[in-house]
Parts: sequence; C-alpha cells; structure tokens
Amino acid sequence: MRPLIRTARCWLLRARVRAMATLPTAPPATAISFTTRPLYTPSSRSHRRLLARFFSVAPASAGARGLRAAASAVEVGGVKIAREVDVVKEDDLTNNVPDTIFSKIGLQLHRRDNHPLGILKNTIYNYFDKNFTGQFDKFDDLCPLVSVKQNFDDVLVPSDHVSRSYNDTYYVDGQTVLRCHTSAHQAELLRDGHTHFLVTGDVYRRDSIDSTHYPVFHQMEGFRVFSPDEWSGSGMDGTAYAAAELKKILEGLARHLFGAVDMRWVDTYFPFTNPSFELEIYFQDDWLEVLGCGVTEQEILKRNGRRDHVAWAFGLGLERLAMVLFDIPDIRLFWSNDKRFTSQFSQGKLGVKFKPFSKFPPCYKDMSFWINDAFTENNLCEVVRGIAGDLVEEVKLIDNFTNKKGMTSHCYRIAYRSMERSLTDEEINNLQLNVREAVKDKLKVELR
Ligand code: FA5
Ligand code: MG
Repeated sequence: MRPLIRTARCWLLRARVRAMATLPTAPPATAISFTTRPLYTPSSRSHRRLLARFFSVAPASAGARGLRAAASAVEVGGVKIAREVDVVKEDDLTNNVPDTIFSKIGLQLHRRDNHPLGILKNTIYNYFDKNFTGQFDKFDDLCPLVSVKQNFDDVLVPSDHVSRSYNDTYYVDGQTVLRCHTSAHQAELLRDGHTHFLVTGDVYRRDSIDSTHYPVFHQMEGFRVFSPDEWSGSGMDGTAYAAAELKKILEGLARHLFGAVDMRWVDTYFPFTNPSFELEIYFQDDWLEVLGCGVTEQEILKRNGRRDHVAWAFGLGLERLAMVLFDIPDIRLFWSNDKRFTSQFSQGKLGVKFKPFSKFPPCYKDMSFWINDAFTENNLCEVVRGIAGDLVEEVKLIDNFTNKKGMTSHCYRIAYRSMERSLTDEEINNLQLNVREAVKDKLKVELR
C-alpha cells in the first residue's frame, strides 16, 4: 500500500481541505478509498486487455520527451502540480500521460480574455447572466486532475464503458485521471449546494488526429436544478419541463452566438442524462457536433442531496463553437503563440473572422504495417504526435486488408503541415523516418 499523502493531486488535496473545513473529526471520504488498484476489477478480462494494450505503448511518454524540456511544475487553482510526482510517471505502468500533454496543463486558454476561447467563454457567461440574472455560479479554475470516481463513477459511467479504457483516457495512476469532460465536477458542486452552475476547463482525451480533434480541448458544463414547485403548475412532468427549457436555452444561445445558422437536434445516449441530445451546426459543408446535453439521471440528484428535484445539464466543446464563429480552420491554431494569430483577436470581439496568414500546402506521407492485437488508432496517433507534435495535421486510414494467413495490414496517410511556416523536404523526411522507427518500436507492428 502506498502512503496516502504522496502527491499534490488536486482531488485528494481538495477533499482533504474540505474535510478539514467542514468535518474536523471525520476522515476525508475520497482519501480513504485511495488504493493502488483500479476501480474496475483487476482480474476481469477486459481490464487485463486494456492494460495489455496500454503496456505495449507505455514508452510513448518517452517518445515525446525529446520535443521540449517540459517545465517541472505548474499551478492550477492554487494547487501546485509537479510533473514527475503528479502527472508523468515513467516507471508506473498504470500511467499513460506523455510530456506533450503535461505541457498543456495550466495554460488555461479559456481564461485569456483576448483568446478566441476566452472571448467565447465570456460571451456565454454574459448570455446566462442576462437570462438568469445572478443565478449561475461560475467555475473556470478547477484542477484537471480528478479521481476515477469523479470522472466516471459519480456520473454513472458503467464499469465496462469504453471511455474508461487506457486507450481513451489519460491515467496518472489507477485512481487518478486527467478529466475527460467537465461533467467530472457535477456531483461535488451539487453536494456543495450549487443548483445553477457553469464549469469551464481544459479536458483531455486520447483521440484521433484531424482538424477538429485534439487531445486537449475545452468544455463548458452547464447545470440547472429545478425544485418541484417550479414545474408543478405547468401541466408537464419534471423531465419534460426541464428538457423543454434546456432546448430553448441552448437554441437561444446558438442564435445569440451565430445569428441565423443551420442547426439540428440529434437523439443520443449519455450515462448521466435521459433523454439525451446533441446539437449539430452546419459548418464547412458538414454537420459538426458542438454539444451534448440532457435531463440529469435521478440517481445523480438523489446521491447528491437533491432527491425529488430534476435538472438539465449540457457540455459544449468551446473549440468547435469557436471554429465556426471565428472561421478558424484547424483546431491546432488555438495553441499558437504566433503574433499573426493572437493579434487578430481582442476582448469582447466575438466573431471577428480569422485571416489565414499562411497557406502552406500539406505534405503527405504514407506508411503501411501489419497490425497486432494490441494495435489501436489512438496509440498510433499518440506516437505520431510524440514525434511530430503539432506539425501533424491528420492521420488517416486509407487502406485496410487481411491476407490469407489472417494478417491485417493498415496503411495510414499522415499529413504534415505547419500553421506558421513552410517545412523543408529534409525536415519532413526526417520526421517520417523517426515516426516509422517509433511506430515500429513502441507499437511492435511490422512495417511493410
Ligand atoms: C461529453 O463530454 C458530455 N460530458 C457532455 C454532456 C454534459 C452531456 C452534460 C450531457 C450532459 P462529448 O464526448 O460528446 O460529451 O463531448 C462534448 C463536446 O465536446 C462535443 O459535442 C464536442 O463539441 C466536444 N469534443 C468532443 N471531443 C472533442 C475533441 N477531441 N476535440 C475537440 N472537441 C471535442
Ligand atoms: Mg459526443
């Protein structure tokens, strides 16, 4: 058993601080459940498979190391997060956080008033202030390190849900993750007595690489609780009443942000809401999903002090909305420090159209290999990003076949492009060479 107090892990620290503030004699509940074991049963086959998958790419964190010397500590919401102690643990096989990800913690793009994400966040806050004067509490500095319980259990994510896998989520260890959605804060804020709140924060997911997906992005969570007297006179049941207000508010928000825009509701599934919906907006000749939402599962309200109430919740992707609003063609641009990008945006100016400052063509390189059982596309993307960083624009499967011996070959096309400068042939050839080596070494695939 590891010592309980070893790191400055925010959820543990906050639990301790809260326990000290409110229950001086009671031990903090979350700290007690701290063990070295993952929450899902370690003996289960699916868990072993997940770990096996992860083990085959464990050195991915080493791949990124060459890119930059990461700062050794950052501070978020008054909590110091140390690289080695709290996030990147090279010798811990239950850790899959590379340096490229650690380097994004604490940047908090959503808190920069001149950044498209900050401008958008402030506009949405203003919309809620106008429609619900003074009712919504706002949080945009909550620590992204959360417990598995907060991220998954508290919002009823089933123990075998794919989002819990090492393939999809960044684990610091068996009990701690980088939050993969702002819904991770719902339960504790409810327990703290909040009934109307907005939470904005950076979220982390192992994902594919293309112009609308990035492993770190920003979400805003909205949550609003109704007491029975609010819907009792309406002739509707609580769920229908909450769903109707939710859709009205979000359509109003979309009009507030975009004016006239083509949008549509799509029915979907989330473990924490029922019914659940997604809102899509027409962008670059396609429907782009910009948010998920729904009526909160009773169980969540019941467990957190709001039995007999109903609530709605939404989680919107700030980058996705900002791409449409500011005409930003590639999600990597949000991370650019290039003055030609940053100088185009200023506080309070929503919807200024971004003027591209470079039109360098992408350079495509293909690579084919025989995959193995442990191969996943997310692992491949992480290895490629570990070598090429933000110079990789897209990783796309272009060919896939199985031969008579049952061996499966994948061919991926990697698009390299800098947002800021032209890349030389030599640079790209070197990158591709290093990518091939890293893919072979870390994913144990057979290059063709
Ligand atoms: C969720 O994360 C839910 N927690 C949202 C929610 C909250 C539903 C409350 C119901 C109630 P989802 O995984 O679909 O859902 O992500 C929400 C939004 O984040 C998406 O609609 C999209 O706009 C954005 N998003 C998701 N993945 C990425 C990514 N890799 N890069 C950029 N934006 C993303
Ligand atoms: Mg979704």
